[in-house]
Parts: sequence; C-alpha cells; structure tokens
Amino acid sequence: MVDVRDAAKVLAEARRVVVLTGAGISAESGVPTFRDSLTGLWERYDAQALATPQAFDDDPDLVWGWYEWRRCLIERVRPNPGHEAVAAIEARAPHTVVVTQNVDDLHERAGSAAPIHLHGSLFTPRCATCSRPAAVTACDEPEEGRRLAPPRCGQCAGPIRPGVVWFGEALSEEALETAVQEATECDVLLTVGTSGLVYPAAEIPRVAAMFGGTVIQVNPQPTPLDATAAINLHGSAATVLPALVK
Ligand code: BJW
Ligand code: ZN
Repeated sequence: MVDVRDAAKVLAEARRVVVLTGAGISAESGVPTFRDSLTGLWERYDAQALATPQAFDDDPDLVWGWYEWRRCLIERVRPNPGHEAVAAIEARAPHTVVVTQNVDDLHERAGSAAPIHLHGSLFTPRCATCSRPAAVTACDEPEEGRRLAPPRCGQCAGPIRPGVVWFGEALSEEALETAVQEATECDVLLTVGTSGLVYPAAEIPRVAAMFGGTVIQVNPQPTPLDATAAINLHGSAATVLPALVK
C-alpha cells in the first residue's frame, strides 16, 4: 500500500507536474458537485434542461437564472486548504500547470497563477449571438430556482450567455491542446475530485500515463480513473492535498 508520504515524495521529486481538478476540490468550500449522491446538482436538476445550448435556446431565463444563482453562491465562499495546497505545489515544482474543469474562480483566489479552465468560467459571460464579452454584474440576494432574463448585448442585442462549456459544445482548442501537451510531458499528473466521466477531460490522466507520467488520484470514492492511477489516495481534497505538500 502506498501511503500519502510515499506520494508526497514522488510529487516533491517531479520537475513537471499537471494538476487536474474537478468539482470535488471545491466541495469543502461549499460548492455543490454534479454527480455526488444526495448533494450533487444533477440529483436535483436535469442536466439536459440546463447545461446544453438547446436548453438556453428553449428557456434562456431558466438557464441564466440558474447560472447566476451558482455564480453568486461562489462569490460568497472561499478557497479551502485543497486549493491552497495546489498553489503551494505550483510555487514549488519547477514547472506546474493547473488544469481545472471547474467554472469557479477558487484556484485563482487561492493564488494559482493561470489555471486552464477546460469548461470555461462563470465570470466570462458573452453574447450568444456575436460572442462579444459581456460585463459581470453585482450579485444581489440570489435565490435558488429564480428565473432571470439574461442581459442583452450592447452590440447586437443578442442574449448574454454564461461563459461555460455545455454538453455537445467544443472545448477551447487552445486550452485542450495545452492540457494534452502538458500531460504528454509531465512527470506527475495529480487528479483531484473528478468523477472521470466527462470527456475529453477524462482522457488527460490516461494520456499522462501512456506517456510515462505517474498518475496520483485524490478522491474519497472509486472512479474509472483508479485503474490509470499508480497511486490512489482515498480521502477529501482539503485533508489529503495539504499532507501531499508537507
Ligand atoms: C471529492 C470531494 C472532496 C466529492 N474532495 N473529491 C466520449 C464518450 C462518451 C461521451 C462523450 C465522449 N466524448 C464527448 C462526449 C460527450 C460529452 C460527455 O463527456 N458525456 C459524458 C457525460 C458521457 N462531452 C461533451 O459534450 C464535451 N464536448 C465535446 O466533447 O465536444 C465535442 C465537439 C467537438 C467539436 C464540435 C462540437 C463538439 C463538453 C463537456 C462539457 C461539460 N460541461 C459540464 C458543465 C459545465 C457548466 C456548468 O458548470 O454547469 O462541466 S458537465 C459537468 O461535469 C461540469 C464538470 O466540469 C464536468 C465534470 O464533473 P466533475 O468535475 O468530475 O464533477 P462530478 O460531480 O462528476 O464528480 C465529483 C467528484 O468529486 C466525485 O468523484 C466525488 O467522489 C469527488 N468528491 N467530494 C475530493 N471533498
Ligand atoms: Zn452580440
């Protein structure tokens, strides 16, 4: 059995590190994950009715209201020791790239320099028609389940949409290419708090392993990535990650 101290040694000796994070790293800050039983967003909401381009076309007020509720929730929470440990890894290893599937800004607030947001961000809304970036508005007492008409574009009057990547949409080519390239070159890929069910993000640890990188996984639950990881650390991000950088 490999314990956290062995994993910490492997990480400390790595020159090139990729940290891939998912919703689980923000769970202990109070941000709900998607697929956890009982607390996951997809337990209470229909992904097809909220996280697809078709959903926004069909009911923009429902979708915009839901994303504004989530953005405003995130503005009220703080990064946790897991995000802080990721920033510490970044400060220590000669070359570290943080790749996140999360649409929150908790890595940035914990001190990570320029995380790659594979699935976009709640803080980069844009026009659904002409793609022009739009301003983020102040949050006032957001309520869960409130419908809210999206603002209109100053250029073409099209509806403003969240800057996230929905099912069926392509990820930013630049973001994905950089993440995959870094995975091919890394000594260690640390995957944290992702179910490994959403593609193409779930391929990134496999690419790292295929090119000779050591994959370390941190997750309280088993995932399809268990077989890819050389080291599986079963525990929460806010407890295991600080122990990895001790
Ligand atoms: C803890 C913890 C604690 C809890 N500490 N851990 C190949 C095969 C099959 C399907 C496909 C395929 N390729 C593409 C697809 C389709 C689709 C897909 O993957 N579907 C699968 C679900 C089957 N992919 C796409 O559509 C992607 N686009 C695409 O492929 O485009 C192709 C294309 C090319 C050219 C032109 C056009 C198209 C896009 C995917 C976008 C995903 N978007 C979402 C929503 C973003 C906006 C929003 O936030 O609402 O991204 S879905 C949702 O899932 C979100 C997440 O980033 C993503 C991943 O979830 P994550 O982070 O893993 O969270 P959970 O909840 O699943 O897991 C949490 C984990 O944390 C669990 O394991 C817990 O145990 C753990 N945990 N507490 C540590 N304290
Ligand atoms: Zn526009």
